[in-house]
Amino acid sequence: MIIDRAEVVVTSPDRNFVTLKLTTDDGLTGLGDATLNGRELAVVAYLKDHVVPLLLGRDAHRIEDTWQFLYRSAYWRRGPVTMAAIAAVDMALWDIKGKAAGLPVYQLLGGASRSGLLAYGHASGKTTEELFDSIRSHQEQGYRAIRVQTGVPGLKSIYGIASNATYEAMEGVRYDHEPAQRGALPNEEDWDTRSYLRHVPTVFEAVRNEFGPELPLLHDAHHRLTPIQAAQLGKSLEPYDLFWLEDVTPAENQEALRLVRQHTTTPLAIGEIFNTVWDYQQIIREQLIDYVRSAVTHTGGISHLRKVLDYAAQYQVKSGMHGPTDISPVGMAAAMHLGLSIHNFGIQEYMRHGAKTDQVFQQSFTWADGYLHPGDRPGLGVELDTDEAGKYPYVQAYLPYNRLADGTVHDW
Ligand code: CS2
Ligand code: MG
Repeated sequence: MIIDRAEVVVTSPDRNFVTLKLTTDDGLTGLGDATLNGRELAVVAYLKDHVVPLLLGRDAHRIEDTWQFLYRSAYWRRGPVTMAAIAAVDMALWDIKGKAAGLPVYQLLGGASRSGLLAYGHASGKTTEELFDSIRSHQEQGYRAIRVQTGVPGLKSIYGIASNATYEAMEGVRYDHEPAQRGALPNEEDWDTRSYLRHVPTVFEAVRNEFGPELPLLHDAHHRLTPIQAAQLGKSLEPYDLFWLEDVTPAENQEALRLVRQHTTTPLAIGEIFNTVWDYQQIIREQLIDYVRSAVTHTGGISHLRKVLDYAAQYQVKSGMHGPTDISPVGMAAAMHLGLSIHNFGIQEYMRHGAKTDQVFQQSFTWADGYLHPGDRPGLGVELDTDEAGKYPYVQAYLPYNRLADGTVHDW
C-alpha cells in the first residue's frame, strides 16, 4: 500500500487549520492535523517543500519507520514546526492503517481502557456573575469538570476570557475564548502579576461557595509567573482543591518546578508547548508534574505522544491532553483514540469548534454526559470536505502578547 498522493489543505472556517491528506494507491485516505496557532504557514511550507516529496512512493503501513526517517533524516530535530509536521504524517498513517484494518485507531493501540473520556470545558467571566453564568452554561452542556478563567480588576484584557469581540464574531453564539485574533499584527495586552495573585484565590473561594466542594475545577496560569510566584499561587489555591493548576511557570528550565513543588500540593499540569519526550524527562523523573498537557498535534503524533505517556505512566503521571479550538477536529480525534487506549488517562480538554468548522470536518465522535468517545468508524473517524474547506481561505491571525506597566515584554 503505497502513498501516491499528499495534499496540504489550509482552511479558515472559524479559525485557521492545516490538514495533511494522504492517499494510497488503493484509494485509502488518511488525515493529519498540522495546525500551529499563529504560525500555520511555517508548517505548510515544511510539509509542502520538504516532507511531501519524501512521502510519495513510501509504504503507508510503516508508521514507526516513517516517523524515525522524518525525525532523523531532517538532521535538525525537535521544535514546534518540525514536530507538528511529523505529527500530521503520523496521524494520517494511523488513519490509513485503521481503514485498511477496518478498525478504529484505538483498537490498533490496544483497545479501550475505559468507556469514555472525562472532559473539561472553559468557563470564563470578567466578573464573578459572568463566570457563574458561564459555569452553569457548561454544566448544562454536560461538562463534569470546568476550567475557570477570570478577569482581573485593573487589567484591560487577559487570557482565557471569551471577549465581546469573539461573541460578535460568532454571530451571537456564546463561544469559548479564541486566542488567535485575525489581523495583520498581534494585539498587545497588559499584565500585572501582583493584582492577579491577589484576585484569583478570591474567585475560587466564590466559586466553591457557589458550586460546592465536588465540582472538579481547573485553572490555567498560562506561563506568567516566576517559580516563587507560582508557589505562592499554588499554596493560596490549596483550600479550593483544584483538579490542576496549569502552566504555572515557564518550564524551559525544568528544575524551576522544584521550587513550586517544595511549597504546594496543588496538582500541576504542564506541556502544551512541549514537543518531545525530552522536554519532560526531568519534570516527570522528579515527580514535578502530575499531568502531561501535550497534544498529539504538537508532539510528533500518536506514535511519539504514546511514548511520552508510557514514560509518564511509570511515575503515575497522567494525561491531560491539550484540546483548544486550535487543535483541529482531526487532532482532537487522534487525542481521543490515544486517550481511550492508554491506562494513565487523566482528563481531556474539550473546546467546541464552530459550526463552519463542523461543516468542513465531518466527525464521528460522541459527547454524552460529560464523556467523549472517538466512535467506532475505521481509522480516526473524521472526513475532510475539501469543497467546503475551499470556501474559507487562510486569514492572517496572531496570538496576542503581553507588556508590563513599564513596557517590558512578558509571557502571554
Ligand atoms: C490554552 C490554549 O487551552 C489552553 O490550555 O493554553 O488556549 C492556548 O492559549 C492556545 O492553544 C494557544 O494557541
Ligand atoms: Mg493552557
